[in-house]
Amino acid sequence: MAVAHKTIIKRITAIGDKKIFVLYFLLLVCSFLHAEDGYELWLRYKPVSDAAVLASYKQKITSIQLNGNSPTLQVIKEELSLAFPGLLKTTVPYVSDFRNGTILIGTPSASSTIKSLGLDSRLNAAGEEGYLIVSKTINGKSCIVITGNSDKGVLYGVFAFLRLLQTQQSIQSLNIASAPLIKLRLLNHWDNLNRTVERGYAGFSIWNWHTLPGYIDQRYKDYARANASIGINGSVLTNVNANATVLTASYLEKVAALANVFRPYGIKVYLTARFSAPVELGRLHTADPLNDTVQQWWKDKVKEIYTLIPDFGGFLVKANSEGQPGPQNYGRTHADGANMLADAVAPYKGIIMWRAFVYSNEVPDDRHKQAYNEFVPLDGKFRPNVMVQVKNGAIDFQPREPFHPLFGAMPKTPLMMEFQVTQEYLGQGTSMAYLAPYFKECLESDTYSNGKGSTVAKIIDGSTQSYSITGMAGVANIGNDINWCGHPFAQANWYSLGRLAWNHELASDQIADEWLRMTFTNDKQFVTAAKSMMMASREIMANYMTPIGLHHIMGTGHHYGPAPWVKLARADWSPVYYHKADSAGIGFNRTATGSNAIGQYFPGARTQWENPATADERYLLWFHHLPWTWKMSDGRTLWDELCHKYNSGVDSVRWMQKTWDAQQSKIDNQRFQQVKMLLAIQQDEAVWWRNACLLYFQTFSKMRIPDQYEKPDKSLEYYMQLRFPFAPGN
Ligand code: BDP
Repeated sequence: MAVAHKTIIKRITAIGDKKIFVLYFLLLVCSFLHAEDGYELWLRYKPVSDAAVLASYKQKITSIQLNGNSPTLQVIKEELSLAFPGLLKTTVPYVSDFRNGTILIGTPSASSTIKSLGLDSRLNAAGEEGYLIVSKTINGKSCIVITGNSDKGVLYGVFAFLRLLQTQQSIQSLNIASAPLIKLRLLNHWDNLNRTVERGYAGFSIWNWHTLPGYIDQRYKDYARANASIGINGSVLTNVNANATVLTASYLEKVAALANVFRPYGIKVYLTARFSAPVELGRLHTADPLNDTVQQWWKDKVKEIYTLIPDFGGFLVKANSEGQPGPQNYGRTHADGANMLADAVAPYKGIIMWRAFVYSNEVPDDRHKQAYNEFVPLDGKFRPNVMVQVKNGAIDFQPREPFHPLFGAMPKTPLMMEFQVTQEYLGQGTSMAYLAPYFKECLESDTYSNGKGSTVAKIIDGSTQSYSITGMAGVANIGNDINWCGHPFAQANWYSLGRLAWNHELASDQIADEWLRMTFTNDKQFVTAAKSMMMASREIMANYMTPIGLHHIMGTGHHYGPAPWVKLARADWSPVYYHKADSAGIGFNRTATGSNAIGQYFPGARTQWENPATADERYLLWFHHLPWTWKMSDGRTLWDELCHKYNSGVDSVRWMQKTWDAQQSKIDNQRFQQVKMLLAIQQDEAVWWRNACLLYFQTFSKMRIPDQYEKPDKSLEYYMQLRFPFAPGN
């Protein structure tokens, strides 16, 4: 670039035309101005592009009346001083009176005017965190009121108002009320203290533990802004594979510094608790949860934490899973372990999120069944401040999984959702996979636990089984890459997690629409095209990775790329354990004649999968082992259907490439090129998945790849010898 630039300057100088020189210089400035690195996420606050809309906004927004002076009000002020000049190309003054176009902001307790507006019953419904945005005539002046019962609610209202402007919606007569359906809306960072991120594909951890607490990186604040803008109210800072060091005094000071940054944005910090910390840090000889000294150790530790961080949220715990210590090391149950910690945090209103992601190679049963078998008998045995955190599916965030059978099966225990935002099994950092449809597929699944309509969403939002606390967490995809998430479109998954945790009834395409408008442009043609790519992207990936219910056939350890041939000493980590391909057919029989994992679902839910002839074919091989010649509903044999799905996945990636190429003039060149390059990588990966899987499964089916499809240009041996020793996130 620099070389090309020099050459052009030389040529212009040779021509000696000043006008051309000035023109070139201006073009250069414009192209730099136009370059976007993605750091600003969906909070870019670029000028409203539609002239008529801009004119109407200028009329409706002439002044701000801010009531109150808490730290949260202060951050509202800071946000508005970024947003209004950016969007409206003019500064908006603060006033204490009312004018046409005054934006009146604050709680009713901070403003007697707001109190007198007759909004009481609607404010009651808004709860602690909800907000109202309403057009009102005050003293004969036409104003917009943004209010809530707490400053935090007001902050959410302000961000919602800014979203209206960023997406160029009408603000002529506003009457919006919104309250979150779920109380705890959290990110789980799988960040290690050495700044590597487990399953992170966007660089290193944004937490710079070495320079904390003295150095407060601007990123911490921007992270809080982004989260508050989508309603996220908690952050678990550390990896579930926990390191006890974070509980030492010097690290707790660092945690407290982050908590101080996040507090005005309504975000609490949480930590992961390593169950053996009393042994590792406290030099006790045991971490037995029923031991008095151990209990006291945790109580003292918790007191130390709350002294530094009075609003500390609590602990997330992975215990007795994948080598992590836990209560079972001492012959105790998960409830014993969780309750011991729950008792320690209860006086401070802290909570314990105990993960249900447990399975063991020692247990001979199908891994799919193990969490249910362990946890269902414990229903009713947990303290009220314990939540059991359940992954969306029983195996592990696969491209498509049936919902976890625990949802609906523990009516006396608040279950919270754990989604994975980072795309461990969905193309990692190189692929476009928009996850809102994935999240919604699980949330909308009917558990039938309380009859028809007991969807997973209604379980976790507490409406079916009246939980007192409710939660949804997403394993974060954030790192220190300049654009936070690596792939420019991965930001949409962070965004979706927050929006759906606030309101799981939002439609995926609406979320995509608003994210695209704020992140790229309001240009209609671009939004339509990019949205169609996003909406199709996850299904495309399921087609070229794990169609028809296949699962867990990825590379070992790093989980990058296909490796269905792998057979390890640990069966439950081996792809062959999950696909069970042989000369007779392919798939995992989880019906009554097999592992009977299907028996863990309520009868109403089971029927969609039970009979292979009528089953939802997207899950066919998840529940059934079927012959290669099995007739699919479209008349193809199972083998031909596999060939068809893998090929349609590849074709669709090529369609995404074409669709994207047509957008070049619509957005900044920097992000256009980034996505273009990534789509090319994704195309290669799709071909790799298709070829490797079809060649491998063909060794069992012994059937031809039908003529109409592209033939693999490399051998199975070639794919089997590929190694990725430095693949990220491992
Ligand atoms: C798996 C990840 C592993 C995590 C584990 C977990 O591969 O890195 O530690 O889940 O959720 O998906 O505990």
